Amino acid sequence: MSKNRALAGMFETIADVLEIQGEVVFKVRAYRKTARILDDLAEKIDEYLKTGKMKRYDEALASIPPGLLEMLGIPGMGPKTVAQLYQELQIDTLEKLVAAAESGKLDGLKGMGKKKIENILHGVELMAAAGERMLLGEAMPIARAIVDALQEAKLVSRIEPAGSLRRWKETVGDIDILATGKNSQKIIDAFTAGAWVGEVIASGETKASIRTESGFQVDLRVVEAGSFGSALQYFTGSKDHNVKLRDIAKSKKLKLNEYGVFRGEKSVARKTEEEVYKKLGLPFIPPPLREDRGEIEAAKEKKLPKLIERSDLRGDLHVHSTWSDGSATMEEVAERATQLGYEYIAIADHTNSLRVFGGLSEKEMRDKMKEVEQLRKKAKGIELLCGVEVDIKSDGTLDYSDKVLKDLDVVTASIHSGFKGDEKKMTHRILSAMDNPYVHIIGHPTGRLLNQRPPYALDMDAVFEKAAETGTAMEINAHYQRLDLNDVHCRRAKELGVKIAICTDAHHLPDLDLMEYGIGVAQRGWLETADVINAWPLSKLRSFAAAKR
Ligand code: DGT
Ligand code: CA
Ligand code: CA
Ligand code: ZN
Repeated sequence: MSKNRALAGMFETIADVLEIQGEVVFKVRAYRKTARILDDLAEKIDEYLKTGKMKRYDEALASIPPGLLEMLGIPGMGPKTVAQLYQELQIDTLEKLVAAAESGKLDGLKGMGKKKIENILHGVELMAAAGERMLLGEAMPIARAIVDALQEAKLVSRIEPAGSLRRWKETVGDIDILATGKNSQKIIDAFTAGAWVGEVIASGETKASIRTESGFQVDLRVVEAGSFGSALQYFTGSKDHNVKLRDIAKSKKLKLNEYGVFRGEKSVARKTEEEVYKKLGLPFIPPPLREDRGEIEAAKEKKLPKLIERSDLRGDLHVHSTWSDGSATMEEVAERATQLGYEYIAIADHTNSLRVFGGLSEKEMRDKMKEVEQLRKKAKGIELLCGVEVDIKSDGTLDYSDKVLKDLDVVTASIHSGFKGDEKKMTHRILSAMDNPYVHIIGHPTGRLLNQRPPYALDMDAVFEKAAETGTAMEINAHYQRLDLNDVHCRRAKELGVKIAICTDAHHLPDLDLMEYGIGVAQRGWLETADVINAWPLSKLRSFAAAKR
């Protein structure tokens, strides 16, 4: 007999005894009612334990639209509200709920104030975001705001983002920040009271976690100044990289953890990351390489790549202007590019098929080329190039005739529609575009949008082989929603002798600064200056383009 059954029997007996003793009716009834409920539950629990199923549960689920339970999952949404929305407005899915809220249908419902509707919409957003990793380009500004604020408050002597963000991974599970300073409690207090806090998840003496209004988790750890290096090394990860390092430490009769490198009880390195790596017999390994993808072996053999850096780039080859769907004029783009220290800039607008995005006809492109000519005379300190982002059509032909393409300085060809084609078709489209002697770069080669649209089906090795053979570069689109090619592709492309162009695809002036995310991908892909055509002087870039013709 189950415990519930036994309990039910005991309550029943109590009720009997009380009744015999003439106790007030409501007390007796309470015991009998509890006994009945326990008995009923016991049956269901027994059923579940024996069969792994519960008929009553299945019946309950089958008796309402499944969307209602999903709606119940929205923070702050209770069964009463769900029932009300269902009965009065037949809302039985999250989609219908959002549509109703946005079209004002919820206004005026009993108990549905403006604030409550806002909370519901925000809750749905949080639900959608849960389980999704946040984009690096969204996380980075938050991390920087926190770091800056704690620095400005003069509470920290050192503060650094760690984790996947420091490794420039394209998406991050959470933001990890490491700090050190005189008063750790004050640092924790400032962190948990900052403008970035939506909700404090946990707060201790040396560690705190918060969630931002937008649903991002941020972990802050305060460590001893003396072991900042080993803590930074540990919390930068990746886990796989660290596991390998600990093996190396063991083989040297050392111990490695977040507090330092130890020989017995004695710490032999902890202040800087460089020291930590050195004690393990290794040169410093840059964070973007720390994924256990061969970097430790390469470090041992002194064969680490000399990674390309932001300051190595001499220009951006994919920037839109008011000639198509950009918001800045060519003159403004050129000015900003000069401020960024570039030697050249290619303004690449859309073509015919992308009429909705201001795509230019061949005739209009000729007019644009004339304007570039004029601006060239005025522009000081920067070489203005006339580019194009020519659309690759469904059959793999290009949106412009060779007659126009051959007169442009930089031609980037990209796919903007028909993403659902099979691998054979999509690969054929890209390969055909590369066969054109005037195409220098394939733009956003896989078409993915992080957390929104998967890459289209491509035989990447076939693409890279063709790129190497024809002397066509592949773009790393630096926009943080794309990061296309990705790190793994870059590494493979390099192996196959393919050159890369790192470009922002900027549609607004501030987007020109997104270059750092493209550099992050390039570094994670082990790229060096020699691999990246826009890190080359213009003369070399021009010969690369000319070689194809
Ligand atoms: P994420 O947040 O999923 O994008 O990835 P990470 O790499 O930032 O991972 P996270 O936030 O769980 O931890 C940050 C770093 O701390 C991680 O890269 C390595 C280190 N770490 C955390 N937990 C462990 C662990 O259990 N073992 C080892 N070896 N390292 C750990
Ligand atoms: Ca993390
Ligand atoms: Ca973390
Ligand atoms: Zn594009």
